[in-house]
Amino acid sequence: MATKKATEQPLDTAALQALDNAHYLHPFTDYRELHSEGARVQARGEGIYVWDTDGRRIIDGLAGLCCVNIGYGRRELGQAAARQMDQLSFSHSFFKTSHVTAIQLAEQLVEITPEGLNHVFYAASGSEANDTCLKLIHRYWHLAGRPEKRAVIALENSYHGSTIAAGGLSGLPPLHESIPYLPLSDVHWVGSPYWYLKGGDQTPDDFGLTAASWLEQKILELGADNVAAFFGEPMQGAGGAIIPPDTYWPEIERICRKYDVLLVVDEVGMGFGRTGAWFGCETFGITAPDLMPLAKGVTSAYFPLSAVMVGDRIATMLIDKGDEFHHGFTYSGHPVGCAVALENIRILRDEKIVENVAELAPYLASSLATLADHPLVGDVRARGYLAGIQLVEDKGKRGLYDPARRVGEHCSAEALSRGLALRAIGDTMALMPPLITTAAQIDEIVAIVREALDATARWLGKM
Ligand code: PXG
Repeated sequence: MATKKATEQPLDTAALQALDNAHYLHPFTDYRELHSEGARVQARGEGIYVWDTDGRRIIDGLAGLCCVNIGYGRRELGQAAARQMDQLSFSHSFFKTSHVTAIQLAEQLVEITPEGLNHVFYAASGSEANDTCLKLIHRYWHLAGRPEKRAVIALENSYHGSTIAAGGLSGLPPLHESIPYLPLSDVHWVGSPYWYLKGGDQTPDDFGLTAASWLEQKILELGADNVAAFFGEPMQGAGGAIIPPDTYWPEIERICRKYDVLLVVDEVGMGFGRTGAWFGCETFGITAPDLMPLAKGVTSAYFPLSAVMVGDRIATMLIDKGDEFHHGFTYSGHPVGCAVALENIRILRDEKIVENVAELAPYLASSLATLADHPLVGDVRARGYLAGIQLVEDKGKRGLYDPARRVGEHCSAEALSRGLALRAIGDTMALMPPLITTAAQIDEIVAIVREALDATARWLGKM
């Protein structure tokens, strides 16, 4: 019997939602809630806006998932993909094979990333890039004759992906739930540089040094001879829009060097302009990461592609010692992804999109700062085009709401009903708009956030 396919349906939201419920298991979704509410079905995107199947325009304050850096609807990327598909739709890069576009992109990535990162290992997602980092780290120490260096330290609230290894590395306990072999025995976490909740009465700069000292304490506790690497995001996006004080990263880098611990800076979310520089390393004064995973913004998410930038120390070891590296993916260095990345980088560069973030970030920060005296708002933090508005029950004591009340989720629903998609991470309202967002669009975003806060305050009986 012929069954109807989604593509044969007109854009009938109810019918699409029914089919969605019937067949589609979504990532990071409460299925029971989804099935009772129905999905918001997106149909089209242009600039910073997406339209749902009811024709409603929504400002995408999340840039997809912190990935659509140049905004939606850029035809040049589709054209670059089509040209590549015509020319060479696929090439693997296993077994001493390569292809033109991957080579050209490798050269570009080496040029735009910090000095000392002269090699690239490709994959297709951020999770795969972080899994690759783990393999590179363990292979490096094995080849260096120091296999006992195997402990890996990451941050609480960190998100490095959701495969077993990348999820196992992430410092978000729900990712480990119900997986019998998580957490992984060699992964350890230290507190994140979350000044608002952990800084007490320290200044942010003093607290940055305190938070970095937690890494040193952990290295000493485990024994420096046993510690392989430290993983951190320049700013923690998915973990709550946590922006470290300026003192934090230089001290982390110093500690890693002192104890010969490899430094992995996960730029999957922040790379390609989010911080107001091409990479978070530049913004936060990180001079020489050993590994730098990239994804998302490398193609502005027009095609799945990720890359690990590999520092000279690790690359030289792999090359000089020889022997096969038993790792890689069919889609490592997919030609279409590489072609799209090259065009995306050209657009970022020619249209000075990173410069746009650097220029307007202070305006975003000062506009959002006007929300700080709202009765629900405890903290407003922003850097580049990442911002967090933290809702609290008790402003004086920085006291959080009972998570069961789902205050943040209520607020994000209020924003969505007014045409702005943002994300509640607990009770932090996270904003990470496309990097092309203009000053006028910032005004529009901030106005909606204020209305959503007011509506939430009324719901809570606080206004
Ligand atoms: N590292 C970082 C720093 C990320 O932000 C990943 C790795 C994993 O990438 P893949 O491509 O495997 O998903 C991410 C992904 C959010 C959100 O709500 C962010 C991510 C994923 C899902 C939601 O901000 N970041």
